[in-house]
Amino acid sequence: MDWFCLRLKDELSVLLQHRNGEECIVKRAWWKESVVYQIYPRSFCDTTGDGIGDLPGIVSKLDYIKELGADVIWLCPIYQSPNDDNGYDISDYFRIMEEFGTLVDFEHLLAEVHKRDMKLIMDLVVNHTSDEHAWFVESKKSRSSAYRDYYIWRSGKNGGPPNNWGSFFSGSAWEYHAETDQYYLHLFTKKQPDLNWENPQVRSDIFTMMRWWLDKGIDGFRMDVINLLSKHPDLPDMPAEDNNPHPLPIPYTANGPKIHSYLGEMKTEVLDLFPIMTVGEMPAVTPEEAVQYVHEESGTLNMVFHFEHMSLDMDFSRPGEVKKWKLTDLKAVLDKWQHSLHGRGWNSLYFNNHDQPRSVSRFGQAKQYRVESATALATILFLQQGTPFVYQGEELGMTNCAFERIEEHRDVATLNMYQQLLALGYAEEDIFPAIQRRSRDNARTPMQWDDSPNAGFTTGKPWIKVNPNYKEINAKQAVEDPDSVYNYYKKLFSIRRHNRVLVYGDYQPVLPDSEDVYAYLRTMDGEQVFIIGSFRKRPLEVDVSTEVKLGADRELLLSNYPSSPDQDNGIIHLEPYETRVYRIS
Ligand code: TEU
Repeated sequence: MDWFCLRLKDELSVLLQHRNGEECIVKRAWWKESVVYQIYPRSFCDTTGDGIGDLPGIVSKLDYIKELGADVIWLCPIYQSPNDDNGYDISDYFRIMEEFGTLVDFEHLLAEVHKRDMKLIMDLVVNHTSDEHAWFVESKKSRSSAYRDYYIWRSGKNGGPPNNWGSFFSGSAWEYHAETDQYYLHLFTKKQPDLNWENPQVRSDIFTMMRWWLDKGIDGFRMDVINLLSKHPDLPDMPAEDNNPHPLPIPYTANGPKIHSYLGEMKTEVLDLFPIMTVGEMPAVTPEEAVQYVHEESGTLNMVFHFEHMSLDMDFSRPGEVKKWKLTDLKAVLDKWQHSLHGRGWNSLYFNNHDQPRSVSRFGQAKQYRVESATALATILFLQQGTPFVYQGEELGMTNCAFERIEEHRDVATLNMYQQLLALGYAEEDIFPAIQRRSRDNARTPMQWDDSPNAGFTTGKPWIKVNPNYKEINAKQAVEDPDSVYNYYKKLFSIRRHNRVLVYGDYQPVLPDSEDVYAYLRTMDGEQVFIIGSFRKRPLEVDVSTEVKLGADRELLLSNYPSSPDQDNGIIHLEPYETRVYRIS
């Protein structure tokens, strides 16, 4: 290869070496090198005093997001919606939800994002619409409606629904419609009927809508439950489950027979026409299946959101329950994804989003070691291979909220689960602690901007409870405090930006069997970085000498404790939840 080709290769791609010695070339891409900041607009910043966040509120905080080091903003749905599931039930894909603003506000937001050299991706919710969408309103009018086939209608069986499928949000996945004496499928709430992707007209209408937004200049999509689009054509019953009349039909809905054909069509009709970023949210996907979606050469999407690490603390034998998780289990899952996708397809990295309890309460120590554990978690996650996704408030170390009564909850999944558990005979005092730990509302309390009333989120009455800890945990305090979670995140993203090895390098676990520390090496082109984080509340001595060559010329790139003396012999002393990042060659 001549000099020019080598330079070009360096600009456009990186050469990776697998542990087995094989080499592969991975293309560089802006979306691989970016950090994404996720906004849940309803809870971000309210400028009108109606207690609900809005688009001008987001504009007012763009400098804050830019300053953190984010390159891309992902907006949760802002389309017109009756808000049964806070915007994930869309009644008009071409209009903005009134509480959030207007299309003009949106165009202004997009321009302001671009002006700051950032990008904006939208949520794409096309597994289902709202039951108030014009297509569904027409569809339910009669069996012969031109839109009947836009949704999945079936006649009942033995006086009940067409099969025993359950909804993700409790109860049957079928709703009876008396006027036409048929049932429609809804994998989520009954106000979220599933679209029938078998129908070419549905696909064509969705692709037109996607092009319409991309023509406006948006930079990509986060695709909601995108691997659920293709249902098994026979809609077979699920095997019966004890204590659960409505099993989740994962085997008959996730990664279904036509999914790659639908996404292939979407790629040709839409995605290939624009230089964009796509991330597919995919429940129940294995790494091998994921590679088919996001393969460097043949994949249709850029990266995948999987849920495997989000299930570690869930006890599926007892609805809504949480279980103790082990650090080795978390490592086993994340290591598996790192290895399976390395050189083949791209990962996304997240511990938080609008559907998950706050990670510092879940995997860290939100009370005694909040700042330490929040920064350790971020370090061990975001320096892996993949694109980091930060969810609003995570950069402040926001915690789960102490909801005290079911009346304080707003999330439809939480409220449905509560009712379902009551109906199954569980006692209220047993249900509530589980709900407190698991509810999606934990992530949806208003962003904590400062210590003024309602955390500076609104001058009105917030649509959902504000976490009472906002006087201590808020953006104003965090921006000013050099030792805050926010200022640590800034440094973390800055070292990622300046060290290509942290984006593209090989990932190699260190001490994989330790229940005390999460540690690994990233390696590329003779460069090596060592990352270690303690998950213990007591000080530790960790011996990494056999796996890591911590020579005298090592450089401490980052740490969450003021000064961290250690010895040259590879024994590292770690304070509770201490984390360090070393360049070792
Ligand atoms: O979530 C998909 C999904 O699988 C979740 O329902 C998940 O099982 C649950 O939230 C875990 O607590 C997406 C959106 O992110 C979510 O907000 C929507 O409610 C859902 O799709 C339906 O659109």
